Amino acid sequence: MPVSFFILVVLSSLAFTLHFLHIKYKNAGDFLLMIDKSENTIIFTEAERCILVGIAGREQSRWETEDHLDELESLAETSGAEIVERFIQDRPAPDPAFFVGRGKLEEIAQFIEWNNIALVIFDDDLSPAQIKNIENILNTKVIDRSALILDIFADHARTNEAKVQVELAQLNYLLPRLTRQWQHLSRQIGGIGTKGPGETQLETDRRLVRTRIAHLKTRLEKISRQSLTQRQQRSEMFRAALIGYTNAGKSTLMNLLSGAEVLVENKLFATLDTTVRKINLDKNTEILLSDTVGFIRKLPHHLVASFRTTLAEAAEADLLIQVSDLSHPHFEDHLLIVNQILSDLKFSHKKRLLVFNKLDKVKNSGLLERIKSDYPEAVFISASRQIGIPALKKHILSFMEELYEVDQIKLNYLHGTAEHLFYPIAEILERRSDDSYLYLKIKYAKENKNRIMQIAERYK
Ligand SMILES: Nc1nc2c(ncn2[C@@H]2O[C@H](COP(=O)(O)OP(=O)(O)OP(=O)(O)O)[C@@H](O)[C@H]2O)c(=O)[nH]1
Ligand SMILES: [Mg+2]
Repeated sequence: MPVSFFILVVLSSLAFTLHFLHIKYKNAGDFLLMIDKSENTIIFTEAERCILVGIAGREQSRWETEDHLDELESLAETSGAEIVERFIQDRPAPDPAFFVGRGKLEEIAQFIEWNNIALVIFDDDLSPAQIKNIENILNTKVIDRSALILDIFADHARTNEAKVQVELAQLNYLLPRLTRQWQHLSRQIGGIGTKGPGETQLETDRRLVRTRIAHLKTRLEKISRQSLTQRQQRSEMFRAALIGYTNAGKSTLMNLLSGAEVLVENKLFATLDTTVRKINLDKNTEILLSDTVGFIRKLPHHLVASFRTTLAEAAEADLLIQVSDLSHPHFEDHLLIVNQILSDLKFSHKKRLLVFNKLDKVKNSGLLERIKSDYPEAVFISASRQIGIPALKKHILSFMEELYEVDQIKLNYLHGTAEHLFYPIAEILERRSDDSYLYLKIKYAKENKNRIMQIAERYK
């Protein structure tokens, strides 16, 4: 047997073993085996073993808490954690010091000790004092849903804009939580001159964070001025924005309609940046469509505030296309949450088209009939199977027709030419003239009607 063949066999069996190990450990969830090709080294990275905690009580039934923990589990998995167990306590209200009862916490502490748990995630926001108290008893890292979402956003941020927005939200979240445990901060960031005379360490840390926040805000203002200029350059076109709960299929629809290549993943918060593309609704009608960050229950308000630059495209859109995952057992909850966030963002007054996606996944025809009669104005589609797309385009076209008017205008040449006055506010569809008159067929947004009529009257 030639030596080279022997080496080949050894190498391929080694590759197979490594591959097998990878699958095995991935499934076991103990740790991931990663082979860094560039360095030819093998790195073992432990997936953090974690537990989830929620409460059920007067405000929230047990099954609602279970649903919220299901979603928290998807978030934790997106962030690379391995969920080992969940704990739910029935109690009328959270405990002010420990969120759950002292006894429950002792039970959790016992579980942590026996099961090698590295992280505990609470479904509700914890106060800085609660985090400190709980960490003291559990002796492990404790975070809440907001911190987890911020972590995912930080991980998925690709562009400068998204990175600045996430860091700003993270620091705003951190500021009230700065306690003595953050004493290392000034040593890391600062140096000579960062510590004022007589200041405590904590005050110095807070000052450093505030300075960084101010710096990020200035950068964000600059970015948002740049994107405003970009938006103004294309402001004459009709603009629609895809919005909705995370994982509803917004990017899939965007890609289908525009041929864009926005990342589509069965992951929460796959998209953080805004993409804008031209799409054709029919032979003569081209509009701008944008795809952007998704929403979720208990979205940290710092995050909503920071993401205003990214959401500006939706803020200025003529139409919001709200995509909802029809196959999700709680899609109606999602509709409510999206409504709430839109109202927080002051988007409630905007025209909205409700689109139910993933029609292909709904097998229960009775349920589908019920939803169709509950939401007669909605459009039902499947973005991945390309079902219902012509009907969706027709709906968008009819929204445009509602916003615009077409009129015949007759201008007298006696007063000189006035046609140019229409250019900034109307589209000239047809133009014809005789010795005394210019006849125009124009299309304009209804909000410009008064101005159009004024010009027509003055030059008639
Ligand atoms: N069965 C089915 N799956 C779909 C459909 N549309 C999208 N998906 C899947 O749903 C998952 C999420 O799709 P995305 O397009 O990334 O969803 P998104 O709303 O952009 O999500 P975020 O960017 O995370 O807010 C992906 O796995 C898609 O393949 C559909 O019509 N039917
Ligand atoms: Mg997306």
